[in-house]
Amino acid sequence: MSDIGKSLIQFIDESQHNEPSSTGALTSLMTCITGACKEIAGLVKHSPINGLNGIAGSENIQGEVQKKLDIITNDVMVKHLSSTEHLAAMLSEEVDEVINIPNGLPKGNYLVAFDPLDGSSNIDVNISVGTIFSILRCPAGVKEPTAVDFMQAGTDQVCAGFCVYGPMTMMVVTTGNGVNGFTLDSELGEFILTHPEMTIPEETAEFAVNMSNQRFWEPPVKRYIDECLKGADGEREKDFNMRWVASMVAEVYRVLTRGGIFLYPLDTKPKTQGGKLRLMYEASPMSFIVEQAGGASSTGLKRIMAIKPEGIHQRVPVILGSKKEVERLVSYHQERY
Ligand code: AHM
Ligand code: MG
Repeated sequence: MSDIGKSLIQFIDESQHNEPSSTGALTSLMTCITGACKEIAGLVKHSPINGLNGIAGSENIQGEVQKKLDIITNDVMVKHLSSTEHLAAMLSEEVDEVINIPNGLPKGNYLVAFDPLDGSSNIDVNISVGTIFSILRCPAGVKEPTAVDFMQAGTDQVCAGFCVYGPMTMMVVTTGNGVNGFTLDSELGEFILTHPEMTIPEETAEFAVNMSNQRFWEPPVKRYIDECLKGADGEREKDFNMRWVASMVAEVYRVLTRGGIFLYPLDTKPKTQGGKLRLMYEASPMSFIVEQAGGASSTGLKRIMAIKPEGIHQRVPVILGSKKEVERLVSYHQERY
């Protein structure tokens, strides 16, 4: 029987029934995350009415100006996730240190890393933004998790997902057994399975990159994009289309639905050296989803899922999407380095 129409929580809960060691932790964590995302969807939707647009007047650990909604949505994630007994600690793009569970509340066996409002530079111009999350196991015996306990490779993720607040509010989730997409039914207050078993087409003719950084890229990326731009007149012998939303959540959602390649490559601009996107709560969860949907994800030199983090806010170059395109760009890196 088709699972279409099931709620996300019912879907996760049923998938756990087949796991003999299941403790209900994933269902509980996902109840918190979907609860937070529903609240964030409402905050985003009504933000100008409630005076929530604009900057907060502070900077995060990466030296980025924080928007009011960056801070508020971070608090919403922390509030919802603090209500489960299955969580040991949290990590957020907006907070320098690991966020511990407030004293007196029970501690569980899982860690959650998140970007509460990805693409927040788009919020005031009414373009899609989103929330990204990654669920990890807390190492055995650790009672007070610290940064080092979060520094696990992407392959160790138990679950990853993201929610896009766009014309539709959509949640995309993987637990390592394919990728499923759910649409928020705001009347029911539930995410409903509408996009089962999402798969990324292998070949594509669409790329997404911030072209204003072109002069700062490395030669393999310059070569790949130059070939795309030459289109039918060049070695690719087909015309390419380009998109750049500047919200990774929206770009990955597009790649999942109609294919394509998304790049935030290494560049030599001082502020983004080492890549712009953060490994633990952007690149790693998105790579898990993309690989589970049949796509590929790499820095150009390394599979992102295999990187063992060296810092909780570490940045990495990101090249992800349709497998053949990612492999082509990886081969250009191999030829060069
Ligand atoms: P953020 O988490 O501070 O919003 O930054 C991440 C975002 C991504 O969603 C997007 O791909 C990228 O930054 C856009 O960067 P740029 O403004 O350089 O195009
Ligand atoms: Mg982000």
